Amino acid sequence: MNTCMNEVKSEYLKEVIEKIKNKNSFEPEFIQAAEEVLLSLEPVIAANEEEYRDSALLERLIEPERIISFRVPWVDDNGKVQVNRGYRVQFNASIGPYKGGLRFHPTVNQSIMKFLGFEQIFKNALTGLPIGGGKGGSDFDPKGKSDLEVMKFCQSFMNELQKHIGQDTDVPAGDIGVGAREIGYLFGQFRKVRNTYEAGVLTGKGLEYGGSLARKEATGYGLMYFMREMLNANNLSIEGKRVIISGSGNVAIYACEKASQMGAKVIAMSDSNGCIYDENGINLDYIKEIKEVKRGRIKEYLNYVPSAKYMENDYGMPKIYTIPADIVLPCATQNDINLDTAKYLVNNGVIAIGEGANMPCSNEAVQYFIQNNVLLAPGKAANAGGVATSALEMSQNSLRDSWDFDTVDSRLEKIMINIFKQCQAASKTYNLGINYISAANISAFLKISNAMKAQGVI
Ligand code: NDP
Ligand code: 2IT
Repeated sequence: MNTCMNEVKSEYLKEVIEKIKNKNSFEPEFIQAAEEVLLSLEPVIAANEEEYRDSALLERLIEPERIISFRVPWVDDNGKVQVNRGYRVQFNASIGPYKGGLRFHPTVNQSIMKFLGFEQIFKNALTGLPIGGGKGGSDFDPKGKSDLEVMKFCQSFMNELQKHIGQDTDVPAGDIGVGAREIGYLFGQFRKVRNTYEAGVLTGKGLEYGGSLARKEATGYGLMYFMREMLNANNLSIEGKRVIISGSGNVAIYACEKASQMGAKVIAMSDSNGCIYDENGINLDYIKEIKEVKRGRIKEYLNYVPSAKYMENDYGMPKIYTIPADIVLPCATQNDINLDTAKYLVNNGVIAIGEGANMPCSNEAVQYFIQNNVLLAPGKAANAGGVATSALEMSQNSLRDSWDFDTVDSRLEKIMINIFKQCQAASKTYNLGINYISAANISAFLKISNAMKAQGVI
């Protein structure tokens, strides 16, 4: 297991990592994501170093096929013109059309778009479905905006994005700040500007116009299917475990639902302001009401359950991580868990981490968990259920058909079981033990690199 640069034996790998750092020095999240993957590929690269070097495969893999960045002007409710920046990173289409979500959050920048697009290539390869990797979004902040403002922003964003996407080219979906409401406005504008009903151009659509049953639930449910497989393979089970979930958005809510269905007890959830702690088990109906209907703050849970406790975040570790739990599911954002938080969680007896979010643990935190025998379900594998079900939505759109909930959910479950099996197989071949992160990276890399090699120097 490679934990740091000075343990890397492959000269080619070292050179590529140095190049990434020099060429992208203002993109820390992208460097972090790329370095994590590249370090884990050592056994594969070392076995065939010349071939990889001669074809510059890694240099091609880390350079997006295309980055689109554009101005998004819109008029707010006070008649004032606002300007945001929009992005679409079309990273790698060797396995299928670019596929990946759109994130609307004030922190969005090119580094975050590139890290998400890069991770998406690997995640999508693991699903076994024909989808390449991409990501997009904007530094637009939907919080506190009226529906009308969100609609005007989405329309302006799509006026430009529509030039670059299509059901066989690039298929965006949701991510942080982009849910059914935004996808609806984006789809409406695409349809109007292009004068075509191309349902498969976006996924996460409403059920009335080409959306798939179980897409809303898919990422959270998929995370728990993967978690169950990982625990069972290590002679553990979900039943009766105490679970904490950071975030209270789409992924967090449906991870909570499935965890409870599987017999676990979810005792805490959070948003960016703080967390609620309910020793009797979170009542998810109230969370759905607060977050999906009212777009409110998690603190409002206390209006429904006065006996629960609320802890406001300060500049230190997010307060949710101070609550002892067996299973921790970071489902909010990147780098939520750093090394200090990882040490705190291990000290509190955590047995498993499930990355519902993309890159929620820093690379140091990941290594610390593995060294301390904490089972870690890596995001690229464990949260792939969302995009996998997006691909099932695309299939239904192509067939002009729609499948019932159980059909989609059981395909999702099979896909997640299969992703875990791929991780297990790679772990066995490369002697990685419980390092499922390296296993997932290697397994995805072999598929992507084979597709790239077969298609020549592109
Ligand atoms: P949502 O917008 O529905 O929810 C995001 C949640 O995370 C909110 O509770 C939000 O709190 C919290 N959050 C966001 N940013 C921050 C931050 N900077 N600091 C603290 N809390 C934050 O997004 P999703 O649930 O869709 O996405 C959550 C994660 O899962 C992301 O990492 C995303 O990339 C990943 N993911 C999503 C998939 C999907 O299908 N939606 C698929 C695979 C991965 P607040 O409201 O206070 O901002
Ligand atoms: O990070 C992700 O995988 C997503 N946000 C979902 C992408 C998708 O195309 O459904």
